[in-house]
Amino acid sequence: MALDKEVFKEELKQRLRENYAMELEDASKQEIFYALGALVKARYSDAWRDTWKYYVDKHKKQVYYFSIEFLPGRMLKSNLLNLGLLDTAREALTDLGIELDSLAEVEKDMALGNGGLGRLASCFMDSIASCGLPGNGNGIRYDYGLFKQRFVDGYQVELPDEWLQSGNIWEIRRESKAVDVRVGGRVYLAETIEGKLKPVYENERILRAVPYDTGMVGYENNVVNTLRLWSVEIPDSEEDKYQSIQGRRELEDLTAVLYPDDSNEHGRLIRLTQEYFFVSAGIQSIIRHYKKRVQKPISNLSEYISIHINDTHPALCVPEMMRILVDEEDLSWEQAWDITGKVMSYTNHTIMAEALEKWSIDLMRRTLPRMYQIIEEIDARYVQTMRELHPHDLVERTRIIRNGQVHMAHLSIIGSHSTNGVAKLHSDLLKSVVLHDFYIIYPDRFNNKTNGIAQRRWSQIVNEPMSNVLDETIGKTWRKDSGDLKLLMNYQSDQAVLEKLAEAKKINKQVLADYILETTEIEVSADAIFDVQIKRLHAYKRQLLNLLHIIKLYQDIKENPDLDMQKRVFIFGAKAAPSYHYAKVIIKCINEAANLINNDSDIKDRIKIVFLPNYNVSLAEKIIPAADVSEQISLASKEASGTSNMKLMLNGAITLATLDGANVEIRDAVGDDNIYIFGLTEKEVYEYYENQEYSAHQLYDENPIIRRVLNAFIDGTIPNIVYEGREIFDSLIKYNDEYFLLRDFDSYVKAQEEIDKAYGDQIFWQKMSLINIANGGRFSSDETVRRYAEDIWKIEPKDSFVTEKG
Ligand code: TH1
Repeated sequence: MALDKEVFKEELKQRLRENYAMELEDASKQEIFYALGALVKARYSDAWRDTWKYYVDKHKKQVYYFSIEFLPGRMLKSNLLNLGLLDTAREALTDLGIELDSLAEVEKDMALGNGGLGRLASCFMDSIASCGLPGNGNGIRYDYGLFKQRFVDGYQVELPDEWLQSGNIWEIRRESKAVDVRVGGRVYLAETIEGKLKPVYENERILRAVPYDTGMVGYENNVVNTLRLWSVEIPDSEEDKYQSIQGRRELEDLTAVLYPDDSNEHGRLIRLTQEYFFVSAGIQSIIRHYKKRVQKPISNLSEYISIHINDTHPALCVPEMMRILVDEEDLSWEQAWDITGKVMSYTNHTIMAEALEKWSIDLMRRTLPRMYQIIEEIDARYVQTMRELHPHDLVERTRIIRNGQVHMAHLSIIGSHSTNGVAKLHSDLLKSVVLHDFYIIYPDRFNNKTNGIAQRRWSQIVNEPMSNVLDETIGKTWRKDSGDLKLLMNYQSDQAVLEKLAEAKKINKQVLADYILETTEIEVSADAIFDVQIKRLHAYKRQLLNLLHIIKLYQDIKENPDLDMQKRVFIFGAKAAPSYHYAKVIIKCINEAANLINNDSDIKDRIKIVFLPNYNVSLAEKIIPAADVSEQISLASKEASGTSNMKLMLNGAITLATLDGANVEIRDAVGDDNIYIFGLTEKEVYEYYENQEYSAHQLYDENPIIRRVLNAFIDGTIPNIVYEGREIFDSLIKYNDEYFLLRDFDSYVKAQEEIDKAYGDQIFWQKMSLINIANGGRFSSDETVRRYAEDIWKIEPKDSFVTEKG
């Protein structure tokens, strides 16, 4: 039922009275936000219950998406939109003298993820619900999300993210659904009276896992799925074991903080325990629900349940399912193995060696003894089966336990029926190089699922000016079906439409310019090109290449003060993992270059560098609508997919990219004329690896421009980076430039010069921009999850249905 504006106002006031015994006039923004949140939650609570009941009553197969990270950001506007209440809420609040957008800013970002991987999981949650697919998330409710970033003297400083400080309106604690998780101690096998071998636990610790559920509201379809996040507590039975404060702390630390490493892995004990904790809790609750509600024989499990392993962090799903089926449900190993393989599927998100999870046998055995026993058995049986089919060394290379370590990717592939990459190029690399051995053994298990983004959030919610122009031009159907953005192609030569889109972009740029002034005191012009690189700071993502080009421009202007060029604002947003020294060095250098260039009067505002601190989902929502240029400049083969590339194109930014990850598919979508491609291809990179002929030193010696740029890091040109500048210099020259920055430098510069020229012709530029928007619909995560649902999970959408209320 649509909610009338007047009713909305009354309900809001009512909530304020109930929750705070307060009238609107006296309420703070915080209080109004919570009242509004309560109102919204009440609007979907019936649909939430009904959705759940429907899945149970109709015996619907459900997928459970296991991920150690979820990164939803703020949920107010997204929930309002999906409930069809966004306009009503905005108007009602305006009547009451409140601006929805400023109220929405009260909500703390839910930042239980590092970057692309966690954000993807949240885009999927939105799309799974919006497509009416029966699916739920399973993860960890960290007390502290990803650290907050500040700059002090140009250095990154990390502060805790106390996101739960004033409560979380969206979650429901479900104590009655708590389960126990056992870790540590010793396990041996003893014979039962029936002659079966059963594990006996000794000195283990019992952790209580308490779930907090959040409704995942589908877009205008009355579907509300569940994101279940687990928090650790001390069980009553164990209270006396945890007398000391230190003992309690240690236990409670388990779900205290998110590990802040993106695409990197440190092999720490608490991390392994975290992984087992949410996997075991999740699978136990799935099985409990299956037995109590679905009430089918355990041998039919795979007809009703699918479990997705999002990267290897939840790989213990495989042995944990085996444990429950064999130890607790008394199935034979063979039967349990057959079911487990059918239930599980796995996504690989990276080929970076340092991100591949391996745990030492010793650590695994001490922390999770029963898991280790089961993994050993899986490994032994794998070898036994494969020995008869494949050469000895191939089998050895693909074993789970190898050289004293447990290989989590191997476990995930062997224990599941599907392994997918996240973009065409990445999936091809998995088959041909990274997981080639497994491709020989299980050719049918490999497939591609190109990533996607929650289109409604990344267009209509974040970019109203553009959305309005789209409505006027192609009607409103694109809001539900982003494929309809294609209709915009009919207007690529329509000057009036191009101008309107340009005006919308200008409005967004001014909003961002105001924000930049407010937060950094740097003044930028909305007439300049807004050139954006937003992503985690990583050597392979090559923020440094961006900086090298900026330094070149700076030196060009210093040499030729009248140099004619488009004004450009280089905008960065990036957090470095706290232990990632080199990434932090790059941050310092960008900040010091910014100081130098922004304050040099010779530059006359032709270049500005803005490094916005604390890049997160909410900041992305401000930057992306205002971007003109999207920097996607990772070394080819290293970025599995990327997803900010999709968000930026959808908002009309022109992509400047290497042929890496999903950039390749973006190029295919918009055509060569509407994207700027540069640099080595993935093939050429691999050729260099083979022939070992790359010499960065030689490029430095032979190329005077490169020499001048690099010298700026060590000759005092960029101030205050005595040590950092040397480190950068050495990483490129002494250690031979691992990510081929200098090799790609010339071609990057050339592409940048073309962009400079193109922007001068505004009609030409706007046409490219329009073509990018028109083709952005292809990267909807709705489409992506439909492919997962059909090819991998084998789940079906719910026919739309009507709840009592709606
Ligand atoms: C990212 C990939 O780097 C990125 O290319 C991709 O678009 C994204 O996942 C979604 O598929 C990854 N993030 C992580 C984080 C951790 C470990 C591995 C990866 S890969 C902690």
